[in-house]
Amino acid sequence: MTPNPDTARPPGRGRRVAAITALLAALLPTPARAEGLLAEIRARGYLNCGSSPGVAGFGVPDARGEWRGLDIDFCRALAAAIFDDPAKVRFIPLAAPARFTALQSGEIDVLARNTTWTLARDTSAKLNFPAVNFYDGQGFLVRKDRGIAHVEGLDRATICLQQGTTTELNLADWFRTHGLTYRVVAYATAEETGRAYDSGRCDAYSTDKSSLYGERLKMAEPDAHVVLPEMISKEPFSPVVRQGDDQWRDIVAWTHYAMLDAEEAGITQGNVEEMRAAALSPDTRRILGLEGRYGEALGLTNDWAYRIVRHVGNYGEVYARNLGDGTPLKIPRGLNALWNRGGLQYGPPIR
Ligand SMILES: N[C@@H](CCC(=O)N[C@@H](CS)C(=O)NCC(=O)O)C(=O)O
Repeated sequence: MTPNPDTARPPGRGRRVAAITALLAALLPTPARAEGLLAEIRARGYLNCGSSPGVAGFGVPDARGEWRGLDIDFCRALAAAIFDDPAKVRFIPLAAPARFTALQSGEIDVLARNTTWTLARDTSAKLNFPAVNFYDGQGFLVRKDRGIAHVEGLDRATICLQQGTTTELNLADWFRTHGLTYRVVAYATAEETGRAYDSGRCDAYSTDKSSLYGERLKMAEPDAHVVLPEMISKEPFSPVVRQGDDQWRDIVAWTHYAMLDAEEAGITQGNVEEMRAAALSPDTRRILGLEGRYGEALGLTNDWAYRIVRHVGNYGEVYARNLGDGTPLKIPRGLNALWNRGGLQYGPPIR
């Protein structure tokens, strides 16, 4: 008979192993409980969402002080799924260099702030990037009268950008690869960067292309500036969570996917009640919680996705409201179209 490896030890060794295991368990931080952060958020009564201090279309307070943007709506969707109330969220505006420490220290539950998913952030910073809610790339804003039509025209240029971002690193790579030279002037906030560029301090303003649409509109004469066509990097934006709480990570990922799946199924804020009453296709029935116990599997209620669509809308609606043709930004869907419409946004099946 083959000895069982767990029991075939001399008795003394078994006790020593048990003692060491107990000691280690006492010294090491307790692993996150299955319902760690979700239970904490429920008990607190609202979500703490790290947002941008002011990027049009992604996160910015409007004239009445009401937060607006794609990332803002993402946090409202989380609040809708958890509390059936999109208002149960507190927004904490964070400058680029401060955003990760705010998450690591527990000041916020989730960071939703045009933040690029990179390997270093995912590993060394002990974070997780559950789902890409916007695919972007780095671009350049220049004055039209400079006659620069492409990035190559920026040889020997002075470029304004923001500290603590991927922008700084991509720029160094791109200019080195192309054998061109440049000078950087870096600022702590978008506000300062934009002002410096507008005052003529730099030949170009570089950041995520999606941010440049809004930044151009803040210039004294928006029409005197143009966003160059190129993108010199990949900037996949994702909400960010701490490592160690798989349930919370799943909730954040599936909140985005529910909005994509709702769009794909044609479920909108306007027709969700009707769709629920008629509930024709099995897909629609599962998304809206009429079939299966998918919400409970996440630690939520089975109508979690219905709550999201009812209070906030599907991804296409959120996109249109914050970035689309009806807004001053008019950012084409491009890579952010659904996968079956030529884009990269793809919600895994709710089943
Ligand atoms: N996606 C890049 C850049 C993100 C970033 O912080 N962009 C700046 C430039 S638009 C910003 O959002 N600033 C907001 C502010 O300072 O108000 C990253 O994750 O590093």
